[in-house]
Amino acid sequence: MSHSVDLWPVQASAHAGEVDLLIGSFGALVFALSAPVFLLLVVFAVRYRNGRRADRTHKFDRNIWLEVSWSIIPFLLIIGFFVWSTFLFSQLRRPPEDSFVINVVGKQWMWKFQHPSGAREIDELHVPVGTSVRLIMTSQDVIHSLYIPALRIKQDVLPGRYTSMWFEATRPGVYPLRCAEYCGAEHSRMIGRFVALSQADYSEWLETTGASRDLAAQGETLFRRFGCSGCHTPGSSVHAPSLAGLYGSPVPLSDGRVILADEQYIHDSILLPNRDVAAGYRPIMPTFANVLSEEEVMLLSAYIKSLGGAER
Ligand code: HEC
Ligand SMILES: [Cu+2]
Repeated sequence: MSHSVDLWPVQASAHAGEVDLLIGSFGALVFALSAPVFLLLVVFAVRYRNGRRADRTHKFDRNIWLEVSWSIIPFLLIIGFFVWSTFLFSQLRRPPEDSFVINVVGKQWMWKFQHPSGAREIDELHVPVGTSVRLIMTSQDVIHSLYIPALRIKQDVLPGRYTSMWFEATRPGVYPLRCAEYCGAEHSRMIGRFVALSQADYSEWLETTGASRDLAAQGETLFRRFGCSGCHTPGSSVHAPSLAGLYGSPVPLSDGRVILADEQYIHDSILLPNRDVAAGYRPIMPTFANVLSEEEVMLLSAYIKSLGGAER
């Protein structure tokens, strides 16, 4: 990886091109609006400087349409940019339904990635080009921020909360990946490589990682090891909800609210079980905070999702 500073990083996704066009056009607009001001400033400073014999009578000469236009036109231009950038931003908020999901955990001072096939890597993210990839991210400790300049995307990674972003890489290559939030002494070393591979190379790479069990299977092992199965297996003597079909479905809570069982809900059910208690059950589930790492919670969550869920 080159450690040179790229003033204008390469574009490795379609989104990158759109962001650059927006930034470039906005820069041009700002230049076009401010250049005349500075130019006239200089012209007037020279023409009306002290001692210069210039005509300083101030004739009353008002052109209302000129005045209105120089307010209205820039206003409309700025609103145009507002609409354009909001559109780009909302595109970035809505990943395509069939996105390929990669889990991310930020930790002082490294990035950990989990691929659906079970492959895991640290400070390197390998993805196939031409596939929309959604990152579901959280932090094990403080606030980090995952930044991949070549894709023009950046998102804070927060402890206790899932945030996400998505992209579709278009150009195979190796690009920098960084933490963009000051997160302690070694923050500046929290860097890595983003590797976009062709579909074939990605499959080949997966082979070499030697992951034989997918995330759900790894989660199932944890589900037994940490005793979840003792309560949650149908037929257990403990009265606990079945987790089959949970993901994506509405869950009535004991306080009358109904909540959607998304990734965050499953995460919180495991780490903060007494906060949202499912209706009809007693709050007997022990908390697994400080027992399970965020990566393990993601594995358990993958297992719970594999048990089926509502169509979303
Ligand atoms: C002592 C029994 C017990 C153990 C052990 C246990 N749970 Fe639970 N769990 C429950 C009960 C009872 C509820 C329903 C009450 C509540 O929401 O807290 C529940 C709720 C849940 C929910 C929310 C389900 C829903 O329908 O809203 C999830 C997800 C969950 N548990 C996952 C786990 C995982 C993962 C583990 C292991 C790390 C685990 N549980 C360990 C008893 C248990
Ligand atoms: Cu960081």
